[in-house]
Amino acid sequence: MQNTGTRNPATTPTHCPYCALQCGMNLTPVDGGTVEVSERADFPVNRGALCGKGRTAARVLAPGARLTSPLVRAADGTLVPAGWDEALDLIAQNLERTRAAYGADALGVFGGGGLTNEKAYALGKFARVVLGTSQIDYNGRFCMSSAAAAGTRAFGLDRGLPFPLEDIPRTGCVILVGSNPAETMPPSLRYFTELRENGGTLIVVDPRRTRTAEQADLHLAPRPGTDLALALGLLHLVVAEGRVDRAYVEERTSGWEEARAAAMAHWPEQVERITGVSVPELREAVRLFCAPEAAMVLTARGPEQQAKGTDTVGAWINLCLATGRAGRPLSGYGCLTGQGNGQGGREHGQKADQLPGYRKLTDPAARRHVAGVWGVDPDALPGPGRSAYELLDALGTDIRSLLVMGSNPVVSAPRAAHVEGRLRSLDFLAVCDVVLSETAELADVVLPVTQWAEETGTTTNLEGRVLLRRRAITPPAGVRGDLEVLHGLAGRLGVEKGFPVDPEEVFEELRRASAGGPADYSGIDYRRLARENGVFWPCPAPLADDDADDRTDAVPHPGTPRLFLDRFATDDGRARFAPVAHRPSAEEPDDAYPVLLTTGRVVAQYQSGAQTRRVAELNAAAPGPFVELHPRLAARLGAAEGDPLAVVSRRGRAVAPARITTAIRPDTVFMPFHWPGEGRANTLTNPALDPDSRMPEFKVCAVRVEVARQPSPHEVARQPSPHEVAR
Ligand SMILES: Nc1nc2c(c(=O)[nH]1)N[C@H]1C(S)=C(S)[C@@H](COP(=O)(O)OP(=O)(O)OC[C@H]3O[C@@H](n4cnc5c(=O)[nH]c(N)nc54)[C@H](O)[C@@H]3O)O[C@H]1N2
Ligand SMILES: Nc1nc2c(c(=O)[nH]1)N[C@H]1C(S)=C(S)[C@@H](COP(=O)(O)OP(=O)(O)OC[C@H]3O[C@@H](n4cnc5c(=O)[nH]c(N)nc54)[C@H](O)[C@@H]3O)O[C@H]1N2
Ligand code: SF4
Ligand SMILES: [Mo]
Repeated sequence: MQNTGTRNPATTPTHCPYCALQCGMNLTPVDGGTVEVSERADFPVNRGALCGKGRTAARVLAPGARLTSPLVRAADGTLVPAGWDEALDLIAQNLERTRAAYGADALGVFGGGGLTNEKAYALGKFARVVLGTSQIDYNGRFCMSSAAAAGTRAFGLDRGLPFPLEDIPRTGCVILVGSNPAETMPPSLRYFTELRENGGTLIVVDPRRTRTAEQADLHLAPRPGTDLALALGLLHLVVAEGRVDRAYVEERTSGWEEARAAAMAHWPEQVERITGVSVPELREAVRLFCAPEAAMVLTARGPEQQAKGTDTVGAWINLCLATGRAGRPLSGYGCLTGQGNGQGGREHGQKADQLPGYRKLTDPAARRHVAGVWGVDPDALPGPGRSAYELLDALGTDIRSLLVMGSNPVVSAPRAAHVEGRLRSLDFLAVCDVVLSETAELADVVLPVTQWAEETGTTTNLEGRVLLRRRAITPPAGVRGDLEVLHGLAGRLGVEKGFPVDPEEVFEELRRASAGGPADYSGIDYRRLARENGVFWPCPAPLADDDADDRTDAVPHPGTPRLFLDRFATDDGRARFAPVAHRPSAEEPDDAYPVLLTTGRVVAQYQSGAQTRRVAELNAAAPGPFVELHPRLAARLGAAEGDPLAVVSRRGRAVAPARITTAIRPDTVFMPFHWPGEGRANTLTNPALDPDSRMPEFKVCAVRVEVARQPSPHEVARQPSPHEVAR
């Protein structure tokens, strides 16, 4: 499927449907209503390279893999095909009924970071304006919310990477904390390879010796959940060794004395005991990080998906600030965001506390501005709602009806058996999806929606680069876009205007709603995105743009690839240190649950697997769940390679085959979370929440591991819905 010759006129340049790298790809229509994916070398982020998921993304367009008709729950409990009018009427009637009986806040909306900016914007507006509910949140809460909270606290603004990926090879040292790009963003690995080719060094912090860690000059393997202590230990040594950049701290930061005192209370020997990383390794990390002129710290889900994720990221930011490595060329802290629109999806209002443009729902000026764009009374806008896990936990009690768009929480939410039970206890569940996900299987109404190759819209990649995805083929009859769904429901619920189905029209409104906000998109339009390989926000519209004639003359804003070079986005322009101290995980091992469980990803499956488990090539590469464990732990358990292992936590029990490797710490087991059923990792995970970001502790909980004897039926993790599906 590699593109060789000149471009076929039928070929459309666009971007991958999956992760936040948003690799460029070309799509050419082929027989059978699908497309062929080929290399698109002109997009700088991936320069043509794609991972296996991107290369095979078109498989999910095939009729056998996807939904092609709305489904409604019949009297016998099965899901049966229905017409669009019937399905939309049913949803509208049920939402109306719930609202009449229990009030607007009994309506819940759950969105996704894979939705385009237009969809995320329209979904937030739909919840607040049409439903009048405060109860909306999305799966991004499970993703980068701790980094977002810490970034906002320190810099006054959260954009995952404050610089383009192209800066990485030119810096002196990168510390990658709990990030495994070799599996989660393979085409990005070249930035780290080039860094090392240029004489820079790579430090990887991960309890497992991942494929990424194998590339590193130094691999630190802390106990899961101890990154906060690790970062404090490094800062302690920076101070002790006289490596603080005093002039920078003085000129560009505030709060140093408190942060310094907190770090000095964490002695290297004590940090070694907490983390399992030796003092010489700590010293080596400090030496590598401080030696060059410029350096970066990049975090991903490892340190972030903890009940202290915000403080943990704060501690790594402190390290950058103390050494003068933020807001300077080729230096800085960044978070490697995850989902296709993980960045844009967190900016335009599907988050519980947020209005478009990364504005705050509690800010009166923001409410006035956005209400003005929406043509509603600011006082009519609800206040902030519950965070994702809290919202799911309230299903069937405070929240009686739910609309899900772009998430599969039956597989991906923490304490998933409980969440599945809450979903089953709803009065009414509607799910919009491209496939019959495990969550859609529980729904009363399922709406089949168009996919990336069939629709136009914008995403914002992990660099803050706003991109245009273009429609390359006509969707099958029977399938409609998410914007059409919201338009159809709004009309049925009495709101005739304000929910256009044309994505460009939605984007034009988003521009106005975001104008003047932290994530300002007002200077970006579709024509510009079609010409340029993306535009970095903030990108305000040129001044005096009320008049269309002026606008054509005005010089467009170039966008902002690099943030904070002159000042940080705080009121006083200074970055703020966070005075953080280490604390244990919400659940530490004990006699009953002596082993640590951490969870994450494998290269060939994406997220809940709803899409990638429908692709034969990917299933061949990653056929099912497994439990990764060290030979010493395996020997203690009497487990051999491939033996079924039961992993039991306070929340439930999962069974998956043993994969024995010296690449993991002996006190820790790892499970990927891509599968439902018996091997569902999230049956085990702990929904303890970070107090600031409300992020659940996906990356650490206490478990017991044993070779699985025949389990009694009630012990087995709940299988996916037994509902038979007639299609
Ligand atoms: N193949 C694939 N690629 C993906 C995705 C996918 O599902 N599959 N999802 C996309 C999304 S939404 C996201 S968010 C990104 C996630 O991208 P990553 O953050 O790279 O992925 P994870 O595997 O969740 O976690 C990264 C590493 O954290 C380590 N880790 C576990 N516990 C700890 C800890 O306590 N401390 C530290 N320092 N490290 C720890 C794990 O061993 C793992 O190697 O990937 C994106 N890309
Ligand atoms: N144990 C554990 N659990 C985790 C994590 C972990 O590391 N460990 N990581 C967490 C993270 S970082 C994330 S991001 C979440 C992700 O978890 P989920 O939210 O479950 O992510 P997906 O599987 O991508 O679900 C997206 C769903 O929306 C559908 N979909 C895709 N595009 C569209 C669209 O345009 N419109 C509509 N309507 N539907 C669409 C897909 O088919 C799929 O069913 O999982 C979290 N869960
Ligand atoms: S790395 Fe991410 S964006 Fe690139 S092809 Fe793979 S899944 Fe798609
Ligand atoms: Mo994510």
